[in-house]
Amino acid sequence: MLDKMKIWKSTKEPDTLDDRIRECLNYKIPNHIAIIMDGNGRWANKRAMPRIAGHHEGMKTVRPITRLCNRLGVKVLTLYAFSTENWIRPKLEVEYLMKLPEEFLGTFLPELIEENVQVQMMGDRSQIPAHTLSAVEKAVQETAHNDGLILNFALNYGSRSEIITAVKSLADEVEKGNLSANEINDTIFSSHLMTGHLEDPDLLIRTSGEIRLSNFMLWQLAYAEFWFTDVLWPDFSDAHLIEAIEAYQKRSRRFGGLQSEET
Ligand code: V0D
Repeated sequence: MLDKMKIWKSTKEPDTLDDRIRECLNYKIPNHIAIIMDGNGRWANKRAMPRIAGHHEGMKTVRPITRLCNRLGVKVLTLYAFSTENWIRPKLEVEYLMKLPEEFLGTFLPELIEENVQVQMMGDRSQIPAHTLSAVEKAVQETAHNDGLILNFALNYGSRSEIITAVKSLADEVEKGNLSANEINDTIFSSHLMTGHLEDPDLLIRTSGEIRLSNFMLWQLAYAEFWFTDVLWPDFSDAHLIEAIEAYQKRSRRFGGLQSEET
């Protein structure tokens, strides 16, 4: 009877989260995962709590997701923390949000350093409050030599403005005679974006049921797999990330032509 149980178990899908993580590691892990961390305000509303309580809870979710990505061997995790469109939110909410990087890093930076994580930031630095920017820059400097997971925060980031900036800098190079307009191609264009040093995301995750990009990495997501879930970001757990990666691994990726990626 016990033997039968064992045989039955071994032929079933892996069941515990740890089993699923190990199973996942037999297939292609996305090199770069990008996440739109949506639903923090809604999480708070549902509990009759202020929106900032949802943002705080959402901040706490970043930690286990970063840890799991590192364990899986993901190379880059890009998190959309604050968009260029978020400034129109109530002043107090924006002020609270701008304190979250300091709180997050004050709590977790020692662990991130311990785990060999490299913190990076992309976005327009010019409008970010000095106290926020200096906390982020300090973390960037202190982890610059780490060669584990790159934890890339999109902060005051907007994709169209990133693209316009790239176009202007290319036009500048052409004007100076360093480049001919004719030479411009995908590779050269990509190198002028804020992600010039990173590979494009393989997997985009957006939580909280919205099915849109909201001006996030429009160029870089050209070939990514998209995973949308109704789960609110503060509720997003390791099991949800594994579910997204399992779905990614099941899809055959075709780059719009004959060239296909192996699993
Ligand atoms: C609020 C859910 C971590 C999204 C996550 C300034 C909305 C929690 C950071 C963070 C935010 C940013 C940079 C850094 C370290 C941590 C963060 C903001 C919002 C906006 F170097 N969470 N987080 N930044 N939220």
